Amino acid sequence: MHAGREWTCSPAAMHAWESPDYEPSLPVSEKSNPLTRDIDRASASHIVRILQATDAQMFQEDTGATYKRLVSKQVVETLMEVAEKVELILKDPRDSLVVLSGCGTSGRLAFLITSDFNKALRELNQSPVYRYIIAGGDRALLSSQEAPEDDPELGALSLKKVCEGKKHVLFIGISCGLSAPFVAGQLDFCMQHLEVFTPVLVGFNPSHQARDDPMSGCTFTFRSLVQRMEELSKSKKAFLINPAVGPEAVSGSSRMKGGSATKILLEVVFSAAHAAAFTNSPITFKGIQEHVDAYRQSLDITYSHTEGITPLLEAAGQSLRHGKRVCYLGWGSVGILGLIDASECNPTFGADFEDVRGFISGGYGQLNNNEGPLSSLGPDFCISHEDFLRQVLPSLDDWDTVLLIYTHSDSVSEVAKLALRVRGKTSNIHAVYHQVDGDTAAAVQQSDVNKLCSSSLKITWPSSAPESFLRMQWELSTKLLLNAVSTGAHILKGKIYQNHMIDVQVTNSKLYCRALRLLQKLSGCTESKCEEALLRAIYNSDTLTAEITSSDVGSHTQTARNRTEVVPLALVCLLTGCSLQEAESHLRRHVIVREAVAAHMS
Ligand code: F1P
Repeated sequence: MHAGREWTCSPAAMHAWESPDYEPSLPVSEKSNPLTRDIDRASASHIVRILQATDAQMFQEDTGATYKRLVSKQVVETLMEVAEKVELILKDPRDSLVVLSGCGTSGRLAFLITSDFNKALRELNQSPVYRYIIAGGDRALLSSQEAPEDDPELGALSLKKVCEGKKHVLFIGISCGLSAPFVAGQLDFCMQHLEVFTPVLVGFNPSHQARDDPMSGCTFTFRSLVQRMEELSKSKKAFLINPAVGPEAVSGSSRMKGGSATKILLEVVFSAAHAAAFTNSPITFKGIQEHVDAYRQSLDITYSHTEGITPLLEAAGQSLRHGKRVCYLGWGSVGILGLIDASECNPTFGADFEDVRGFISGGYGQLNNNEGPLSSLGPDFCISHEDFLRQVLPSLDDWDTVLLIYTHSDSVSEVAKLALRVRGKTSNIHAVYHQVDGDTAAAVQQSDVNKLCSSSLKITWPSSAPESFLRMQWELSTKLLLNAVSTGAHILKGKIYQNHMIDVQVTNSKLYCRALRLLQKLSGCTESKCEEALLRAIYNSDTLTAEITSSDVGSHTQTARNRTEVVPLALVCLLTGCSLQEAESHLRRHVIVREAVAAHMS
């Protein structure tokens, strides 16, 4: 543990990942971040500080060296051009749409952003022009549906369906790694129908680092598609928004900075378009640049509360270490961030759906998703506070952590009522509350909540910001905070080795490739030996049949869905030469994956 030792981050360390010699074979989104190399051995407060520095890399200046950044001239200019396209649609929405699409977190953020901006349009009595598509449909908003991500045809078909009969569609495909075949299929479809579609790609790698693997049923790769888009961008028929934000804190975990930067960029574009269309404020370079920069303050304000965030990580880490639960009880759109963060713990950390769960006041009524209520799909799709009271509360005790997430515009008396019921079962209850400067109205009720909580984090925002921007800041702040809590808790549980998630789910081709790379890095064995070990773990067989070795990655990932701990198993086999059964019993003895690996590495 580095607990107690002051952690500082030098400017050189912040930039180390940018060197051309640093992990040159990996795209930025998959590199391991030099700042987080020892995060697996850090204390809770130290983890928060490391995450703060890692998130701050999003706003690094453009040094003119290797990578474009959020505020680079070319990025800001493209944001302006896309905002102008959106403005045109807002001014004449007949037969037009703005469609956002992505897989996993990218699709969840597409949902959140379209909901927020359609709501803004409805408030102005305008027709809602925004639509979202998420690979795997609405169930993917709340659970891991990684397989559809690999299907380019499914992507194209779902886009076609949403846009039936439309004459102008601005399509925004989000793939943080410039890698998802589902999104590639959609962008390709747009390029075949440029008379209707204007494709925009949002991601966080330079174009030459886009994924170059073959995709099922396609003659093109993501990289060749990006090259076609670059050609079209010269005549403004397509747009690429792809600044680098630095490697993720946990390697490849694009739900973190990738997701945050997606939210920032698209909100900046749509806010500028709305202001231009409805309040006559022109879209300017300076306006866009300042708006991006304003989000840097959201980050600073959030992380100025390190001492308030630390106990949340500690509590959540304790709960997970004891096989208990972490529950987010949210209100309004910050509650949606709770649902999103909880849903990501299964694919990211191999967590059980019971480990980290999100609930929101108003349930599906508040969510207002395309497919309506999904509770009939099973207990993991029950998301209302009533569901929490019925399904979860009766079994809670002091080892479980409950986190209340709300803002001053929510009913604080309702929060206090729920807090009281929770307090009857566990004293391990915490609150995160956003308010604006000088707001005293809710103070009395807030003190009722405080009395019931073992920690309360009040984040105060400047009242000068417009209401709509405040909400977006609260959302980003909640995202950063919950990403820190769930990532930190899983680190404290011992799920991370250095800055790698070893127990990665091998449920799609991107994750399969990541797993193989990880095995090579940690075992030092050849790629073919690592793939052999991985397949043995996936198929649960010490000998590989010809049928297995001749199957494609799609079959491997399909089979891996029903297996757990395949990468740790493969790693133990590679390091020790033991059988699968021996590796299994070894892992059972070392519940903490990091320790199991460390024991063999030393
Ligand atoms: C999409 C995604 C991630 C998820 C996981 C698998 O990535 O679903 O959101 O966390 O890493 O991939 P991308 O297409 O946005 O790069």
